[in-house]
Amino acid sequence: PSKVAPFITFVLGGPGSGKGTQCAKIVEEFGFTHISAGDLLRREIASNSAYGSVILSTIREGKIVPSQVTVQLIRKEMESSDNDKFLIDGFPRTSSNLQIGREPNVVLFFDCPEREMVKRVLNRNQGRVDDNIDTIKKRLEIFDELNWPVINHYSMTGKLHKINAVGTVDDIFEKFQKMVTTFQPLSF
Ligand code: UP5
Ligand code: MG
Repeated sequence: PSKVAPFITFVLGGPGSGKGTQCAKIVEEFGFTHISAGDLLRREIASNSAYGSVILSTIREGKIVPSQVTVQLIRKEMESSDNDKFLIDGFPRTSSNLQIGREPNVVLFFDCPEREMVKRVLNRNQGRVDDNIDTIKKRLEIFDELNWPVINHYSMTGKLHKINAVGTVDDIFEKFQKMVTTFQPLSF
């Protein structure tokens, strides 16, 4: 049986802006399924899949994995879920990602100053290969160069909702909750 078109929210923001943290709270409150593109890629590395070594070296360099690889992983994850509401975290990151991915209903953008992002990522201590000062600098450069065109695109289509990501985790979630009350009914 064909499923109803799912409600898709893209969650964007620089490295350490709090995408994953806020997604976890949205899941609790609104019953979305959280799909982190970065987590899917890290899972591929851990499972020694065919693309694992390419993905690992790309993430170490703070660069972007080929669109087809990421899109396939996200698609598989969505298809294996019974839910019809998804948070796609950390995707799309480039204009190429944008062309091959599907159209979202809503795009959230966690806007955070670089200094704060660097501080958060360096404090995380969860053994990520890209959480070191050299790779963080590269991730920030790639974000500036490749993700901004994506953010601007969604801004122009009217789908972008920007949230100031400075403050406590609860402060930021509260801003999000106030914002969703302005969204169309049934969406959140
Ligand atoms: N923290 C969170 N909120 C806080 C707050 N309000 N105040 C204080 N601290 C706060 O948060 C980061 C840290 O800050 C945590 O320790 C948290 O407790 C604390 P988190 O919620 O993890 O932030 P997030 O935005 O998710 O940061 P993350 O590092 O995951 O973002 P990235 O976008 O860099 O990482 P991602 O996993 O998405 O991608 C990693 C790499 O994969 C990319 O660099 C790229 O190489 C590759 N990739 C692709 O190639 N294609 C894709 O489509 C996706 C990824
Ligand atoms: Mg994350």
